[in-house]
Amino acid sequence: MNKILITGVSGQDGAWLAKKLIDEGNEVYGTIRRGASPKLQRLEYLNIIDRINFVTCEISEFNTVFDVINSIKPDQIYNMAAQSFVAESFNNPIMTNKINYTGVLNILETIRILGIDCAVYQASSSEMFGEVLESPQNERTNFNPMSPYGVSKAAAHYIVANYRKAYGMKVCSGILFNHESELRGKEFVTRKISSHMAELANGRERPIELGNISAMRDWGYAPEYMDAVELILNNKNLDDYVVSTNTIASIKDFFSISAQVAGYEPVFEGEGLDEKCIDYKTNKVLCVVNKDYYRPSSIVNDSKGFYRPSDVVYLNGDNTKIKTELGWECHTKYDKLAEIMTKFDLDNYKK
Ligand code: F7E
Repeated sequence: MNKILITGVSGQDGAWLAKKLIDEGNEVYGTIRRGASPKLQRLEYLNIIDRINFVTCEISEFNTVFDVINSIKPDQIYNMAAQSFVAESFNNPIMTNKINYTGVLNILETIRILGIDCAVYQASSSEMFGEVLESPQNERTNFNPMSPYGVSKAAAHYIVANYRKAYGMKVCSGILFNHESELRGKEFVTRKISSHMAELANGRERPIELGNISAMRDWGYAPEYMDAVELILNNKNLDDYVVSTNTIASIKDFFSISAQVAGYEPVFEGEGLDEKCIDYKTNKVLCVVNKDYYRPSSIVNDSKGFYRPSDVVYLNGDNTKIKTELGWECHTKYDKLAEIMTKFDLDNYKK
């Protein structure tokens, strides 16, 4: 049995990971933020609230991180705490950097100073690849981030590698491509679609408003990605790994499957800001484009109103290394994922 600290335990990844580690018999500690009333609904859903030792910690403040790690002296830390909403990082870049970069640096410095034997996993992100320099992206692909979020995660990734080299510390990163589930926040596009689709199927008239629906992502299933995360940290030779499905789809593809699961026959028509999706059978408008949901953008063609957002438009991971070295397998690709999430939201709506 290991003593394990998960920062950001109440988020999607923290919750799935905590469930897994608790079921395996580990003693799990989870950080929650000071003051803010903790959002524990995911832990409640997974039925693990009573099995987690909660500690208050402000990840961006060195003193609280130091006190927490010093009092628990964990064998392992999974740093899942993050300001993880890319769009929000444009509004709050300083806060994003404090949580995403200073946070992991606080953990690394604490372990270095205390000199304890503690392995650390850092949640790196495919968003670091940004405007991609090669495809598919693997562990050797250079970063080219397009958002304050991507920059903060790239800085965090580099400092983790630096502490591994400079001090021989047991630290590693998983570069996770988008991963979703029924526990995903509704601000992210997949859950926004599945939850609104359940409302449409139950009488909502107003169509779903989306931003850049042509963007492509490599979407996997979060619980399977937590299997990968555990493998990465428990590997003898700590190293960095890409975790992805090797399959890409557009927001429109994900939307179409979700709409079909909800009983519609979706057809996209128009282009740019005028693009929309209608149900072939009833002509009901299911989705329209609203430029407010684009990432910061500049108009490149006034006459047609086309936008060029500061958005990552194409991410496609190469998971060869984790498959061959650690034996990880991904089973759920975007189509199955859209089905799982939409069925969950349809059921939820009825309840
Ligand atoms: O956007 C487009 C949007 O917010 C996906 C985080 O977990 O994965 C996630 O970041 C795409 C983007 O996720 C809407 O412009 C269109 O191109 O679901 P998202 P993300 O930005 O990819 C990475 C790997 C992380 O590490 C992050 O923490 O969808 N999109 N219309 C929209 N996105 C949102 N949110 N809402 C829309 O209405």
